[in-house]
Amino acid sequence: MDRTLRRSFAIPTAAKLELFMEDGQLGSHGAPAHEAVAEGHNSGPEHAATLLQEMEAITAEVQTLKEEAAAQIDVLSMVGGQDGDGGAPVPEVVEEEHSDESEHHVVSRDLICYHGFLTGCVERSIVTDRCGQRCRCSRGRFVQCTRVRREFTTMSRADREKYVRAVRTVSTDPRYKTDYDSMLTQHKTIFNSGIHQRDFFLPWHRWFMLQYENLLRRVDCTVTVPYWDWSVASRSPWRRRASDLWFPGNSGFGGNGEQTTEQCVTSGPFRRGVWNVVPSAGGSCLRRQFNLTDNPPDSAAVAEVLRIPHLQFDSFEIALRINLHDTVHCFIGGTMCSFDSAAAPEFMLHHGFVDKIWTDWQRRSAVHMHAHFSSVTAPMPGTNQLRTTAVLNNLRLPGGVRVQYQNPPRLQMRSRFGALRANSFGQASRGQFSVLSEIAIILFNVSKIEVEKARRLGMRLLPTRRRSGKRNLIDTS
Ligand SMILES: [Cu+2]
Repeated sequence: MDRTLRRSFAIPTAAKLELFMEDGQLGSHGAPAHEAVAEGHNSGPEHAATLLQEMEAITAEVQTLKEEAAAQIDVLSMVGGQDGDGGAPVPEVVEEEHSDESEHHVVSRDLICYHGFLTGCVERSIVTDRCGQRCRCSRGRFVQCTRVRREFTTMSRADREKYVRAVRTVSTDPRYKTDYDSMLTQHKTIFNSGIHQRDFFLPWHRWFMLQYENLLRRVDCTVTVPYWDWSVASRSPWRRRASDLWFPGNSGFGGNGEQTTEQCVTSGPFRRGVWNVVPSAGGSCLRRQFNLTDNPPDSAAVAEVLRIPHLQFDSFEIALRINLHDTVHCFIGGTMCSFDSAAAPEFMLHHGFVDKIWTDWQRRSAVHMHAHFSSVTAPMPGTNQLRTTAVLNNLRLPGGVRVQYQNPPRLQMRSRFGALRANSFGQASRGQFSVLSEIAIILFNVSKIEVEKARRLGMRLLPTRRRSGKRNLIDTS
């Protein structure tokens, strides 16, 4: 059928679809080619063949109409006022794989509207679907829909509250709790089965976050797992202002644990008495023991990790896993610095940032994108035979999911690389921090050889290149 003819109908697509399916043709609007099907006044093998062709044409047409209906449902829901990020301008959009092209976010006001009926979206514009995914408009349809993960402390209060609510729902509501419990328990069960070692660490945790995010989206499809950029907060990581991660209100995660052996968190939505960790983690209070005498790596250190060339993927992986990831786990301490770490709600935000750093590094080129240990061909533990290659590209994840990390607006003007240029090593403006943690080395069972490598790499991340002296490489607290 002629597309322009179909566009002119003053009947919503879903209604047309119904008509089409009831009659086998488009009622009075149907094209002549379909009429023979409805009339059915002939017989014999020749006519049967024609009928078959017609049926195939109709099936294809129904499929097209179904897709259009789905797209229009998205459009209608946006007109209802749903806009995933509150209409704020979004600085960075991944259009194609590896593309650095930037494009501004176009919201629903740019939809074409004829006589009160929505007929599509503006070709090539970027639109937000009913689940807050960022999509491209192509021939009236939403394509390349992508989940956007944001930095928690730069999200709106409402969005932060929504995330906390979703976590509380999956962890307490019987409809989700079984899946939630078994997911987090799995992390503990296979903690020492390779998921924290070089072969599987990055891809396995990317997959794990995806499972968790999929679960949260069963509660509210506009939710994505945020990340916490601890490097920006390096100088004062434990602040509890309204925008901070550790804010004690409903839009935060609460603060430090009590300074007792139990270390129970006593503030915020995950405090003792109102929220418990999964049974496999003891089923009682969430524990934290902030490291109050040292700081997590700063953003110049993260930038230095991002500078590691693709031919040194093994160094990049060690720096990200041991110097950054392992260390921050035990900076937060308590549940996060134990085999039960995944039971801490902040686990996913920490891993969100680790995965963002990997993603930023992968986006440098196609070789970065596919850099991983080629000798690793075994399936990842607990993933139903998924191989590492299945999750290397965040824009091609299992289930057709596309994920992108949005840089916080306030950091937009100084990207990681810009920050590094502005803060050359040795500058007094950088604070003190550690890039290795003795207790994390034990928890994550890091080999002596890797500890040595991480120690050498850690030297490159510190504000000065001095090899000895005041700077603590190891956090011994
Ligand atoms: Cu882990």
